[in-house]
Amino acid sequence: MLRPRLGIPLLFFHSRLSRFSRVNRALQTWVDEVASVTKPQRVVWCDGSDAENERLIAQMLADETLQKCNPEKFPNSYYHRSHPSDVARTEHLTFISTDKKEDAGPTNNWMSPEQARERVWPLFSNAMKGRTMYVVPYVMGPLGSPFSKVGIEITDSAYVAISMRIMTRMGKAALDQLGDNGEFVKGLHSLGDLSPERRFIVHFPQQNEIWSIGSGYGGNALLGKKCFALRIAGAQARREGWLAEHMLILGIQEPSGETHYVCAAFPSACGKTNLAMLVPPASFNGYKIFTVGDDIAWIRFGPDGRLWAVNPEAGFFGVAPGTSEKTNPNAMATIRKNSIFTNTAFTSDGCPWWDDMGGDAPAGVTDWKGNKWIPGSPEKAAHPNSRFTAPARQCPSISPKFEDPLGVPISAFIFGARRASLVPLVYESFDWNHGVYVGSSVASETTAAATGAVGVLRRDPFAMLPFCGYNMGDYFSHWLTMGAPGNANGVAKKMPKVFHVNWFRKSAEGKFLWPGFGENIRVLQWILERSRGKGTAVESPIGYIPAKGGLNTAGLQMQPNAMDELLRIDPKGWAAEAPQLTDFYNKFGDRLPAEIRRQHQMQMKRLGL
Ligand code: TSX
Ligand code: MN
Repeated sequence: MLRPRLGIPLLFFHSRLSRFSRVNRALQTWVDEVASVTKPQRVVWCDGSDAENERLIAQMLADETLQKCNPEKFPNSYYHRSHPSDVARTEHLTFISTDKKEDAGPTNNWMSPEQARERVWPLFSNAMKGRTMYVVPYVMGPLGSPFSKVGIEITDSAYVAISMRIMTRMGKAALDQLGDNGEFVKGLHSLGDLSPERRFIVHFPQQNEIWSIGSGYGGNALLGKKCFALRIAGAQARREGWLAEHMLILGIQEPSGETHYVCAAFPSACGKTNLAMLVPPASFNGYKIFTVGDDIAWIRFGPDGRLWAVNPEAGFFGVAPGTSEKTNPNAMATIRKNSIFTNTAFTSDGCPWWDDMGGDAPAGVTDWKGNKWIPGSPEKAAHPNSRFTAPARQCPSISPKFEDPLGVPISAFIFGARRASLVPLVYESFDWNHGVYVGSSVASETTAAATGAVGVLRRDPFAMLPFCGYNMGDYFSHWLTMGAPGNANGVAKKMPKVFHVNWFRKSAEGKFLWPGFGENIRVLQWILERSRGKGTAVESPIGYIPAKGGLNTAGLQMQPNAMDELLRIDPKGWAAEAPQLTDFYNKFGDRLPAEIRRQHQMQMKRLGL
C-alpha cells in the first residue's frame, strides 16, 4: 500500500449513488479514503448523462471557467482558458514510481515510492477543501470489448469531468462494465494551487495507479489518455503480452471495396491527426480513408494469429493551430459541434480561432491569455499547443469499425519523422527485428511549436519517449518478443510489415520535395502492395526502397528529379549519423536487447562502416 491510511474513517463522507445497481467494494473504499484526505465539500459520482453534463456546464459558465460558443456556428461548444503557466504536458514533472530505479529506465524521471509518499501525497491533504470531488468512471476501448479496461478518475475539476465524457466512454456504462469485483486503474487528480512548484504527475505501474496534482492541462489532467492508455497500459501490455502504442489507426478502402488497416507512430509536429483523417485527391477516386484513431492504439493477437487494434479513446484532443480546411477538412467538420476549445483565440462573435485557420483574421479577437489581439501582431493569438476536444463519432471519415469490440486487423506498422535531409520518403524494413530497430531509431527535427530550438534532431523511439511507463530497453525487448516466431492463440503468428516514412525531405534550395497531405495516399498504396507481397522495391543498406516507377506518381506535378531525390540513399550521410545512435543505445546499458545492438551493427556494416 502506498497510501498512508487514516486511522479514523470519516463516515459522513461516505457517499454512494443508490441509482447504480452495483457498487464495487474496492472503489467505494478508495473513494472514501481519498475524500477523507482531500476533504471536499461534496462528492459527486458522474453518471455521464446529458442532464449531468448540462449541470456541470451551467456551473462552469457561472464561474467563468467556460464561455459559450456561438450557438449557430458552434452549437453546444465551449471555450476555456487554462492558467497561462499550465498549457502543456510537463515532462520534467512527470515521474514513474517503481521500487527500483532501473525499472523506470534512463529515459524517464524516477521517484521512489517513499519520495512519492513524502513529497507528493501531502499535497493532496485538504486539496479539495470547499470544492466538489467528482468520481469519474470510464472505459478505455469499445464497451464490452476484450481489449477494454476500466479507469476511475477522482478529480476536483469539472472541466476534466466534461472532457472525459468526450474522450472516453464515461459514466454509468463504465460502472456496469466494472461490476462488483472488476479491476480498475486508479487516477487521482487535483488542481491543487496550480503552482508549477507543486505540480507532479506520478505513475505507479506496479499498482495501476496515477497521482496528478497542480495542473488542469489535458495531457496532465485527463488521466485516461497519456497516463493510463500509454504509460500504465504499456506496463500492463508488457505483462499480458500485447501492445499499447502512440499510434494512429486508419483504414484504406481500395477500389475493389476491400479495406486494409495500418497503425502509424509519429513524433509531435508530423501531422498525425491529419494523416488519420486524410482525404485522397480527386485522381484517387475509388479510394477512401477511414479514421479509427488519431493518437493511441491497443493491439493484440487475434484468433487468426494477426495483430488487431482498437482505439481506446472516444474523442480527439488535437492541436488546433495548423488545422484548416486545406490541411484537415475532416477535423474542421468534426469540431463544428459538441466540442471544447482550450487556449485558442476567441472571436467577438463567440467562435474559436487560430492564426492559420484560413481566411482573414476577424476583427475583435481575444487571444489565449484573454487580451485584445491586434491582427498582424507578432504575438500568436492562439497558444501553439491550444486544443480542440471533440467526439470521434462526429468525424466524417470515422470508420464503421470504430466501435467494433474486436478492433481491426493490422496490415502494416508505419514509423515516421520530420527530417529535412537523409531519410527517404518511404522504406520497408528487411524483417520484423529490423523493423523494431527502425522503430527504436526514430528521430525527428524540432519545430517552433515545441519549445526550444528549431531543427534539432531529437531521438524519439516509437514516438514513445515521453509515454513509455517502464524501462525503454525492456520495451524494445517486448516488441522483439511480440514478433518472435511461434504461435499466438494456437496459430502461427502473422506479423505486419514495418515501414518508415518522411513527408518532410527538402531540396538543396530548402523546398519540400513531397506535396504531402492527400497525396500521401500514394505512399500508403505502395505500403499496402508491399504488405501483400506485391509492389516493386530495390534493396538499399537501410531497407527496401520503391523501385523506379514503383510509387504511383500519375498526375503529380513535380520537379524532374524530385522523386529520385526523395528516394535517394546517401550511405555516407547515414554512416555519419550512426555514432549518435550508438550513444543513444549506450544509455540503456545491459537493458538494451542484444538483438538491437546486432541490428545496429549489421546496418553499420551495410553502410560500409
Ligand atoms: O500534416 C502534414 N502532413 C500529413 C498529412 C496527411 N503536414 C503538416 C505538418 C504540421 C503538423 C505536412 N507538412 C505534410 C504532410 O504530409 N507535408 C508538409 C510539408 C509541406 C508543407 C506545405 C506544402 C507541401 C508540403 N505546400 C505546397 O506544396 C503548396
Ligand atoms: Mn500524442
